[in-house]
Amino acid sequence: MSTGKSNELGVGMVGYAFMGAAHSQAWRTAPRFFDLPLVPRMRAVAGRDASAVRAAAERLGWDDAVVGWRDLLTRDDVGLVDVCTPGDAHAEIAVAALESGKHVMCEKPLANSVAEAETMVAAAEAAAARGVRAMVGFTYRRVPAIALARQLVEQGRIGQVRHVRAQYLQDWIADPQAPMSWRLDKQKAGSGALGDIGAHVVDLAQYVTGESLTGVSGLLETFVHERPEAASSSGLSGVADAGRTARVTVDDAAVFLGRLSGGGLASFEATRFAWGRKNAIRLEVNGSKGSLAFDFEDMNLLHFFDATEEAATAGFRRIVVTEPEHPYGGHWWPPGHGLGYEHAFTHQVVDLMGDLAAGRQPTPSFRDGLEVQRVLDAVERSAAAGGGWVPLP
Ligand code: SOE
Repeated sequence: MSTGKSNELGVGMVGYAFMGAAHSQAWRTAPRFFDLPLVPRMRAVAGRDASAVRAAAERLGWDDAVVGWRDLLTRDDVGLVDVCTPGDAHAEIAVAALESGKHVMCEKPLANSVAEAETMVAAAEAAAARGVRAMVGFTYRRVPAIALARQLVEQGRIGQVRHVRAQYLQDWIADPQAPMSWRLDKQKAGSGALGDIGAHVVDLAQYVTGESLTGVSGLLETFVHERPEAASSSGLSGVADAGRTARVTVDDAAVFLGRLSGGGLASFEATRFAWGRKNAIRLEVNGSKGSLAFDFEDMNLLHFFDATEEAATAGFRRIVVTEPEHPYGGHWWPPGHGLGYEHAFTHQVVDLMGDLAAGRQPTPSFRDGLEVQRVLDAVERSAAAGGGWVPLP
C-alpha cells in the first residue's frame, strides 16, 4: 500500500460534523507539536452531499473531498480510515476498511450493539495478523490528568481499589424544547446517555483501575419523549422546527452499579439533564492507600490523597498536570499554561502513530470497545428487567 513517503500515512476520514472537526484538528496538529515516527497526511474526507463535503474539506484542511466512503478504500494514498459517523455506520465501514487493508480509527462507542462489536473485533483481529490495526476513540484516556491517574494506580500509590465513583453529566438537552438530534434516535445511536457518555466513564473506570466490571445493575429513564424536529443543527445545538416533532427513542439518563474484578464496587451516572453541568466527567477512585479525584471541567487538575502520609498534614494534593514530567507534557506550551478538550484528540493521534510505526497494537483496541459494549448491553438488560443484577463474562 503506497501512501506517499515511507514515513507518511495517508488518512481518509468519514463524516465531518463535531467529531470530524475534532479529529481533523488532531490530524493537522499532531505532527506540528510532536516529533512523530509516522506522519499523518490528510488526504480525503468522505460524505454524502458533494457540496457539503467539499466545503468541509476546505474548512477542515483535507486535500480532497469524496462522495461515498467506499472511494476511500480503493485509494492508494489512503492507509488509514477514520470513522466519525453516527454509530449505525461504524461496523460496515470499519469492517470493509480493515478487509481492504486500511488501518482504522473508529469513534466511540464502538458499535450500536454487541453483535456488531463482535463482528468488528473479528475483522480487527484477522487484520492484525496482516499488520493492519484498529483502535477505538475513547479519547479521554489521553487527558494528561487521566493518564497520570492511571500511572499512579499502576505504581500502587492508592493500593487496592475499593471504590470507583464515575459520573458524566451534561445539560445540552435538559430543555424539553431542545430539538431532536441523531443522538436521540436509537436506530442511529444505539442508546442515549448510556452509550454516548456512559461509555466514556465505563472505559475510564476500567482503564484507570486496570480492572474489568464483572456485573452490573442499572436503571434508565427517558424524561422527554417528544421533541421539535431540528430545522438545522451544528455540534450539539440545533434550531427547532416549530411545526414538526419527533419521538425520542433512547434513554436520557442512566444510573448503574457495578462490581470490579479486584473486588471493588463502582457506581456510574450518565445524564444530559444535569443543568449547569456542561461536560462534567467526574472520576473518584478510593484505594486501600489513597484516593484520586478528577473533574473534566477542571481538566488540568488531578487530586491525590496519600494515606501513607502523616495524618496531621495529610490532605488532598492538587496536582496541576501541565509540567514536562507529566504524560504528554513538554510538547505544548511552557509549563503551567494548560490544555483543553482538543488536546486529547491530538494525543490519540500521537499514540496511534507511534504504535503503527512500531507495529504494536494501539489501545484502546476494538476488543476493549467490545468490553464496554457488553457493559452497556448488560445495563440495558438489567434496566429492562427492573434493575436486577446482570453478570458479565
Ligand atoms: C455529546 O454528548 C458528546 O459530544 C459525546 O458524543 C462525546 O463523546 C463527548 O466527548 C462529548 O459529548
